[in-house]
Amino acid sequence: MRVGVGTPRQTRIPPLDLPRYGPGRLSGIRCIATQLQPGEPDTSALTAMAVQRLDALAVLTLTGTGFQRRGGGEAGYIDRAYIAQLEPHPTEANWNLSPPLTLENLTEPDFLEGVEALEAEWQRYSAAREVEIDRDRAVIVGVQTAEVSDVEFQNRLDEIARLVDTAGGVTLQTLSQKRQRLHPQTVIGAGKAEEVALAAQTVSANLIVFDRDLSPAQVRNLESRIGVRVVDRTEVILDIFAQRARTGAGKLQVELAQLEYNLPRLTGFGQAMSRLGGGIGTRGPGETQLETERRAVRRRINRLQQEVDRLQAHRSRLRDRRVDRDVPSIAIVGYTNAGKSTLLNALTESNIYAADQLFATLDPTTRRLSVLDPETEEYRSLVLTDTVGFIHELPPTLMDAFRATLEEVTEADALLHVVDLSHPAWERQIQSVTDILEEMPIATGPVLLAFNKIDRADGSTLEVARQQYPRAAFVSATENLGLATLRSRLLRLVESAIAVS
Ligand SMILES: Nc1nc2c(ncn2[C@@H]2O[C@H](COP(=O)(O)OP(=O)(O)OP(=O)(O)O)[C@@H](O)[C@H]2O)c(=O)[nH]1
Ligand SMILES: [Mg+2]
Repeated sequence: MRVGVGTPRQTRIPPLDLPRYGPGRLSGIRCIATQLQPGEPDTSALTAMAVQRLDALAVLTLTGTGFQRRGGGEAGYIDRAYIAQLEPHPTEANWNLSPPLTLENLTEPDFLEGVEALEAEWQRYSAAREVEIDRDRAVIVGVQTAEVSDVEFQNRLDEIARLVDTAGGVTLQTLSQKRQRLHPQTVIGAGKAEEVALAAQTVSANLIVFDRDLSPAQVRNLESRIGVRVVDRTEVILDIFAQRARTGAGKLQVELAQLEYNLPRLTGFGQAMSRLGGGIGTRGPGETQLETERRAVRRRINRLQQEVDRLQAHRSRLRDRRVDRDVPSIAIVGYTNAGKSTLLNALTESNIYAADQLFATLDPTTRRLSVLDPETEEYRSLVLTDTVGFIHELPPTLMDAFRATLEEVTEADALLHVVDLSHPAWERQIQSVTDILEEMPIATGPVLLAFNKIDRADGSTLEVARQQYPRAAFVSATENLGLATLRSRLLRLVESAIAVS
């Protein structure tokens, strides 16, 4: 069907152009390659064989002295042949290589039978892996560009692994690459893409997760090279939000964010990927249906936008009623998993959901807090609102869709910014939260920084934070440390806010 001249990588067929491709399937192609050197086949040929899932690769090597060339001088002749095939249990090795064969040996075995047996074995193996791990089996790919330090890169990889786990997947392997700049078409280089494809085969992964955002075209190019579904960071975050959304408002905002994310990605390409075994997000319309589909999505987005507007108006009426009663409000903000909900529970003796998960909270919850004012010896009321956590590079579609929720933050009289001091990247997290607050359309009130989880932070970190942020509060929500001080600091915070406004 094809003659290729070049290196194994140059001549290989991308997975999605193969006649047969899918979990547990061989491609239906047998390849004969010549290698103009003696010795065993080059690994690049074997890698290409494995990535293309060839039925078999026969490598003919030229050696020795055989016959005379017409113009004189000796020429090599086909001396040894090798047969390489996929290893059906790829955790042990990706391929099996025969001992050197003569050309007579090479034609002896019954190929069809051997290939069928191999495919059956391979299929059994991938089916077994699916049963063994009944969650998405992910390979994480990280790309470290020049401006990202090693420590920060590691933090990003840890965070994406955490996100995959929260979304319900298992990370089977992590691969990374350092690059001066991203490859415009595929982010990673061609060699790395091959390595990812091979790794995906080895661990029997059904999902490749990138630690960054990808353009729709990059996703397409990567999928066609790797042959496994590729998702970017935003898609993982959206997936978590979709799983977490409980209330009508939450579901509405998540659906809007997902549609806005998907609109530019509606290309009909899903059909090609659905050959890889189907599943959620893999089915797509054909090109002809595409325009109709796009129009329908745009209509739905418009409708959801209107509903979010209504939600925004409703929330604002609720807040107005509260303002009438002259109760100052504080919104709790911070990086996801900082302990915002736990702190609100501890301060107000409530019982809202808090867990060691990213984005445990999606919908805002408001609780009243009474604080004894030491000067007047009177109780004063405040309302505290806990809301969705932030993350580094919060996807813009989410920012837009969650405007009704985020407005709780901009409309509050003051903010309590909670930081997890036991997290190695706490400084970076403060920066991310500050960046997001700055992007908000309306300026926020005064901010009190509260370092949480001081029971778990080490002494030197605590020292650094105290020096750098002398005006911050230091608390532990679970161990009840510093909460009395925090309560009176909150009172003073809203007093200053109201004095200003
Ligand atoms: N050791 C320790 N753990 C804490 C403290 N405060 C909260 N945690 C734990 O941190 C985890 C996250 O707490 P949450 O209150 O859900 O965090 P959150 O900021 O609301 O997170 P999201 O809603 O997911 O954005 C939970 O497992 C808490 O038990 C603390 O002071 N010390
Ligand atoms: Mg929470």
